[in-house]
Amino acid sequence: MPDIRFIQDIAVTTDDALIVVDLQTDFMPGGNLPVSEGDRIVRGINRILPLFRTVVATQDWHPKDHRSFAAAHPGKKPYDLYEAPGLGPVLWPDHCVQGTKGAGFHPDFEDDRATLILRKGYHRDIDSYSVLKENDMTTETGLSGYLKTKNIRKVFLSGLALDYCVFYSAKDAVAMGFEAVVIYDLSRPVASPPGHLETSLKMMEDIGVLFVMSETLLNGSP
Ligand code: VGL
Ligand code: ZN
Repeated sequence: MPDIRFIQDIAVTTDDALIVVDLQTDFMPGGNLPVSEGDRIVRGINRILPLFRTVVATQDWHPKDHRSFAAAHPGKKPYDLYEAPGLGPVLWPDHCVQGTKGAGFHPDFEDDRATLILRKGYHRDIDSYSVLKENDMTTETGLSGYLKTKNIRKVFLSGLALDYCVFYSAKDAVAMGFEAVVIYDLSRPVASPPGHLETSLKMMEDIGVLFVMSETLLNGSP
């Protein structure tokens, strides 16, 4: 486990929101863009849902010819390095295509408890790792407005993947004036390209993102 400091003195309040990032079939083992142990966090996420009054569940939601797919670039393979405005640092296998089974939530995820389901990544030429802003770093998803309307100041993040959608969401949350807390044991990384996970963890620590284990939240401390 990397050298992360986990906070102990934290309790969920009614002004906090839980964001469940991309808990979708394609990101599970056996899916099109599998995240190792992605299925192992589903029960733990279900267990913390009742702690929150506001729960946002997001879905990566791509058109079938999305430019983040290696198949859209002749000669390229999934996970090849690729940088272009709004895309990269790698190309992906086709995943989370709108309306497909792989784009659906993991069947065990209790999505009935979500107060908002937010979709992102539907613009063909721009990816959206963050649930707040697309990768052009300008276009907002609308989630910030939703959270601010509900007077939410602190967001807890869980889901997939730790070094992509969770990381960029936490980064944007801080930049947009929220406190961001990553529930570390309820997230898993893609870990590609090499070094990306380590860089993203370090950057989150540097900008003040907090890390917590779900046990701490369930134990109702402090
Ligand atoms: C994600 C890669 C491509 C994620 C989405 O949800 O972290 N990763 N699209
Ligand atoms: Zn995607």
